[in-house]
Amino acid sequence: MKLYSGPVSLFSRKVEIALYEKGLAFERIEVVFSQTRGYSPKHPDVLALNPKGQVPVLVDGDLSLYDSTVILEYLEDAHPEPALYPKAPRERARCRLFDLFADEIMLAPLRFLMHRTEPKPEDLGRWEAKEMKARGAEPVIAGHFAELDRELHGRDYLCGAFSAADIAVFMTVFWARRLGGPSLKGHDNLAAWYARLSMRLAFARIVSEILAADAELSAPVAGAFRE
Ligand SMILES: N[C@@H](CCC(=O)N[C@@H](CS)C(=O)NCC(=O)O)C(=O)O
Repeated sequence: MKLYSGPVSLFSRKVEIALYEKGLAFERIEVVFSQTRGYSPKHPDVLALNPKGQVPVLVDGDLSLYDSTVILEYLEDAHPEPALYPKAPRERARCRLFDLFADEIMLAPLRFLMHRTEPKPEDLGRWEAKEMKARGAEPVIAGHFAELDRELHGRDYLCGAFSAADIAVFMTVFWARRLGGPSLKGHDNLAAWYARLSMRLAFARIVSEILAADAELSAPVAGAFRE
């Protein structure tokens, strides 16, 4: 299998964790990314294989897939063990809903923090206007943390056993922390879950690769990974 991936692409890295958790070999093809030009110029294969022109793209023989969620579901169907989704329909649906919650609901306020890894523009006023919006988004992110903390009460993982839900939600919580978002303080269940996942080899590997990529590509973020 081949995976087109970005060095600091949340969705590509989500797929990489799933591939490592399933013990599947893959060739990683890194696309161009910079904090000033984003993904431009786009990789020609990505443009040919994904009408959205986005990473991740997975190629498995003559099958090519885009969208991290579709890719995770394919990996589960093609390589059922170790399982990343519960078998029972209700739990499986809950697991998918967490994935959607992470990728769409949690990501919405996170987008307002994304300028923080970019170099500051000459016109500081523009940056400060973005910061105002980021500060407005932080309580929404804190609210999501509180909601997840309640979900994790009395549980080690979001959907019974470790699952794709944990991968997707971990990535957005990690992204919020990387971008100087709210602390996990006071959310003991969420903090314990985050620490539990951080110890898994696949997660530790991807976190350290993203941090290494940030050291090379991104502006330092004040308050990143605040306690
Ligand atoms: N829903 C898609 C989102 C993919 C996505 O937003 N990819 C970003 C990188 S994390 C990208 O390629 N952005 C470039 C663009 O949108 O032009 C997924 O889950 O894979």
